[in-house]
Amino acid sequence: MTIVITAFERSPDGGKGLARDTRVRWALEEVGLPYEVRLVSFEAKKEQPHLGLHPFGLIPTYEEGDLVLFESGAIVLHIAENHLGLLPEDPGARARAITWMFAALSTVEPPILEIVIVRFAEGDKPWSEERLELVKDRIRDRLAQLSDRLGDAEWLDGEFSAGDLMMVSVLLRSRPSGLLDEFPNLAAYAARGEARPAYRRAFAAQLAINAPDRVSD
Ligand code: GTB
Repeated sequence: MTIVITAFERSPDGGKGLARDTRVRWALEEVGLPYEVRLVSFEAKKEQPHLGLHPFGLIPTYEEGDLVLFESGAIVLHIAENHLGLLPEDPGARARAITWMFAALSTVEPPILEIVIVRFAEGDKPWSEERLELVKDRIRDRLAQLSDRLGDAEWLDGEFSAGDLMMVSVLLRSRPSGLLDEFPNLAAYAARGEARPAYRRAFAAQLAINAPDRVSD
């Protein structure tokens, strides 16, 4: 059955792996599943038929026969639960890997996303510079806690899992601000994720779509 995901026709980051289809592509590559990509424009995302797939008019979505999913976390979990390679067999280790997925999405990602809001939605406000510093400090607090937990370990809990895939994806969003590099063990952890062949294939596929010399279909 063909798997189809959606991605930006033109990613705001120029295809540098920061949009959320990257984590879905990465998961599919890790488990060795082929997939197709339907590109959507910013305008088309907010209209039918895309709204029928994603109630909030965002990317990514995931179609597999009659099954339609949205939310990158739910999509990666679905892939990980149904294919070998992203979740351990042991029930306890499996539950912990899923816990790290949730931690990435609901505890680490929200403060990191605030930077985008301050820069792009509130950048013209007289208080935005001051708020940016507060937001950065909140991110530092979270990254410091994560850095302490990771220590010298290669991955968060034993073997690489969907928890690491999600955490690395989230951490990469903090790199442009310079915050990730303030924590060398987290920067090295993210680099280990990026070095995985599956990540590299996912990144290359997204970049190819956004390459400046790409001829539009
Ligand atoms: N919780 C949802 C999920 O995890 O799937 C969030 C989905 C989401 O916000 N998708 C974004 C979107 O569709 C794409 S990734 N945004 C369009 C809109 O809001 O209309 C967001 C994104 C945009 C730009 C960069 N960048 O330039 O670095 C990175 C990520």
